[in-house]
Amino acid sequence: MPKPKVDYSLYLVTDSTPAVLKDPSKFFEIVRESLRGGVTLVQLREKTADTGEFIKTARKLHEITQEYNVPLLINDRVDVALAVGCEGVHIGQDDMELKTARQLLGDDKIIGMTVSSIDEALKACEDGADYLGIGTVYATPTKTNTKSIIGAAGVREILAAMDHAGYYEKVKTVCIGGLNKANIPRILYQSQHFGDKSWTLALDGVAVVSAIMSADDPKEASKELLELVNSWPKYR
Ligand code: TZP
Ligand code: MG
Repeated sequence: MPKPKVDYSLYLVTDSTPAVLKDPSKFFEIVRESLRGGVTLVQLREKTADTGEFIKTARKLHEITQEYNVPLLINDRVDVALAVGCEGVHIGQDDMELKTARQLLGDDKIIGMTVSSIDEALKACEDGADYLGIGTVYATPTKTNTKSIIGAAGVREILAAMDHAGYYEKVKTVCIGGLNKANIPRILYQSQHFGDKSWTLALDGVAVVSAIMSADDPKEASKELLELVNSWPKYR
């Protein structure tokens, strides 16, 4: 099966901890609503579940994402992705090496990696990442153990370095961290503009956790976020 073509525009990263998800019984319903609202990619991010529970949740979630033809990626756990047969994984700097994950998953699966510096970004590109999750853009209560808050300037620098090294066309990019409807237009703008200079480089999308998982109406929230992203001129 060839690697699915991925639309990175609005990427939902799940979180089932009480700080983000008020009512845990609503987990699947919230993801379904977000898909109905237009989420284009989903990552299951479970930091506390044991392996059996993680696989069960992933199987059920995959059934739902498949109904909407949206790829499901698994955070950290290549074994869970393989067990479930979903579309790929998202790994961080402290997880399995990207090259090893690629060996285990093969070329047809999607592999994304979190990066917060130019060096990390170029290494991930070199090692065969399909996309980079660039961040943490803004400080967020959802993830407090973040190495660095890089802001719009950090995102711009990474995009520019990827372009310089010849990876910009090949490796897709989203940014993550503290993003919501109020600041998404700003980060999309600022990652393309600096002073009176504008770049022909653009992110492929944005990734959010709480802006959807904690929303009163996740479908409406997703719709609104997708409209914001889609209203942004893309130069790719
Ligand atoms: N990686 C960097 S920040 C973050 C992750 C998983 C959490 C983002 O959560 P939110 O609620 O969208 O700020
Ligand atoms: Mg990780």
